[in-house]
Amino acid sequence: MSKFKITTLGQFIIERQNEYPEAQGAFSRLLRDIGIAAKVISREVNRAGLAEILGEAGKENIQGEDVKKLDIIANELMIDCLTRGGECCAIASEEDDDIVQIDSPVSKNANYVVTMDPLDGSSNIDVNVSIGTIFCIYKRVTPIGTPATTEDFFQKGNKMLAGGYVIYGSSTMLVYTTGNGVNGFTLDPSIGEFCLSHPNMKIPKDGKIYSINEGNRLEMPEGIKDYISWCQEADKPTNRPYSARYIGSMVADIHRNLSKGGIFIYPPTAKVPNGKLRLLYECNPISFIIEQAGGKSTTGKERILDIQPNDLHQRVPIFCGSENMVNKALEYLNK
Ligand code: P6P
Repeated sequence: MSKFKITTLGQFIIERQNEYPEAQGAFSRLLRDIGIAAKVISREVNRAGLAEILGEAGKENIQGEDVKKLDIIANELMIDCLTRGGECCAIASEEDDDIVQIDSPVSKNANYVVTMDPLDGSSNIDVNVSIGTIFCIYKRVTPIGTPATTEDFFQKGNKMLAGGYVIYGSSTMLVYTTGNGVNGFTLDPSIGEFCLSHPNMKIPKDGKIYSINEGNRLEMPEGIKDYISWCQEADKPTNRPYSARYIGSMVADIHRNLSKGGIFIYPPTAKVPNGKLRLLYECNPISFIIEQAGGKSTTGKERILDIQPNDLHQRVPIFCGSENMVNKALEYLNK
């Protein structure tokens, strides 16, 4: 066998298709469609500075065309790919207040729905910091061929068929799980394929990185303030003081912690008493990945994946990452 053997995302999905025997390829095609959208978004993200598609929506570029912000472009690209892919009947997107019904002839009888944040961390786009796409796939629970309803989207995260993210960083990577471990694929632009580069990703049980926006410290629960102080105390046996790393792009912070170990916290604050991050298309998919990689993800009171959603855009606090670090943070939170 060639030592240069690559496994593309498409080949990997087909090889793993037996995980969903009832899918007869539909599920595989849906993952493929998300991969296609990610490649196009990656191209747009990487040329944004050149094509004057940065900046505020509504302005005109030198060609006199309306400038759309990259997150709007990403949303349109994802919806277009899923509409033409034929496997998704509706989408809940961070960019749309209501459910996006896909009633194209090929898709209206589709079996799956998708939740997504098409381009998370968009405030970082203009300063060339890593950003990401986050997605979940669920099997619809309402009758096929009828418009999807919130019932299809208010499924608990533990019912998710797949959760994943794409990080547009020094390279573009797609990381996803279907409940049988986490695998990472790096985009090779020379062949336009996502290639398996990080098989069976596991998050270390411990780490030395804590990610939290300390600018909000004074508004945080006392227990979290005490936990941050604990992270900063010198203690050789427990590898402290930890390093503070906060990119302000959830996907980038999570991907680093998944790779090296660490904890990501967006706690309740006075400004956002339920936390800032959204359950359906940020916390649920990220939590599925982190748990599948051997980590832990909770609101501080309950497992994120067990929450019964009641709003498309509801926010929850999140403590997510290396199991032992999350447990230590919970000790302080619940003191
Ligand atoms: P703050 C980006 O806007 C985002 O939704 C996440 O990607 C990120 O983790 C968080 O918000 C950053 O929020 O309040 O720290 O700027």
